[in-house]
Amino acid sequence: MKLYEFAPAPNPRRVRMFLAEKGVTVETVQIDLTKGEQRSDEFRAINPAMDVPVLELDDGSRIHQVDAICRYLEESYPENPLWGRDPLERAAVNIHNHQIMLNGLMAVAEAYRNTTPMFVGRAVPGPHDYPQSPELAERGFARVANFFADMNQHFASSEYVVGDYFSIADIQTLIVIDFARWIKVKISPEQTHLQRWYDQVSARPSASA
Ligand SMILES: N[C@@H](CCC(=O)N[C@@H](CS)C(=O)NCC(=O)O)C(=O)O
Repeated sequence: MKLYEFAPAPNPRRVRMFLAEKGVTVETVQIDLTKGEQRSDEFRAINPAMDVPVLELDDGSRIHQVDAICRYLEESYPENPLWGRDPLERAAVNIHNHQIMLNGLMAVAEAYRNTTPMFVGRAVPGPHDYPQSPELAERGFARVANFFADMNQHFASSEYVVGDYFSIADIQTLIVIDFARWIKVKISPEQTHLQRWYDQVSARPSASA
């Protein structure tokens, strides 16, 4: 297997951490987003959505979208399940993972892409160009603040996102918290529950994958 990715970017890190938790190593190919390599004809032929990560299988099949890649990996490497151990737990992981993507990852992306000069005229990744919007940036920052506050409250009574079970939803949350540094948002000193969870999860060896 081969992973097309860009090491500094948050979405590929979600897959790298998932792979590390599974103990699976793959060849990686760097697509430099700062140079616009994702928009080249060559990469567009690999992924028409023009984003990373993309997992290429040994038979040449390709999977893009982080959740689709991680689902594939979960089914291919079922040991140490990260999407839930039974139907109800899988439902809980899905609920949280989706909400964290919408309310966390997308919120940081909204603030970041609408304020960063590199994304002038490209506020949304992919083949279509959209202008930046100061209103969306402002809304993004407000949503990120709420996300941090909500997660702090959540971790007051839960070891991980889903009870005492470490899952892909924790991977996603860690990536959101670290991505938020790019917009200069950090865990505040009074968010002690979120900090406790963050210290615990970022100490896992997979966090540095
Ligand atoms: N929904 C996609 C999002 C992937 C995505 O947005 N990747 C970013 C890097 S973190 C990207 O490739 N951006 C390309 C660009 O900005 O043009 C997924 O889950 O895989």
